[in-house]
Amino acid sequence: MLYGLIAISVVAIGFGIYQSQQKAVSAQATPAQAQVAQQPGALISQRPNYDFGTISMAAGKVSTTYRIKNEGAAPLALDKIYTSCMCTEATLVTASGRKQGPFGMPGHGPLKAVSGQLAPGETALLEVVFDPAAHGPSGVGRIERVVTVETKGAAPLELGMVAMVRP
Ligand SMILES: [Cu+2]
Repeated sequence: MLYGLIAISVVAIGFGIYQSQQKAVSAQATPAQAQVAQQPGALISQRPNYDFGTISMAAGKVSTTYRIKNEGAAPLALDKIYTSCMCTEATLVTASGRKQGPFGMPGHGPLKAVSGQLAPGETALLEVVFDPAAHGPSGVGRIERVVTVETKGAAPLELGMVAMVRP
């Protein structure tokens, strides 16, 4: 009887170890990228942050371009694009070359509607222009600005930029 119980325990423990090893193997076989692709909507940018470095008001506006991509398995309808400040504007350029915008800060003029959608795997560009002189002489120092892209079906994508502004 005792030997029987020991034998059952050994088999049960062995099976438990086998199962936990199987779980570890399947977790390794599923990279994070593949999990993202399974979601119906996922809007990403490979380079969501940009540093303009030191720039000067006297030299005028600076710009950078972000590439955004629908990493999900379903089409994403574009909903809103807006910036965190009136000195920053973003223009959307879709794969066909069609431009929309420029989009600015909510509350500064009417919020322009965005139309169109991104198919799975499709990319678009956001051309962002920052005007370091927009705030006048008080605009010197470190700045941080954000452009937000909202779609129907994915978490909002925030694209950030920093700069050190000199007169
Ligand atoms: Cu501003």
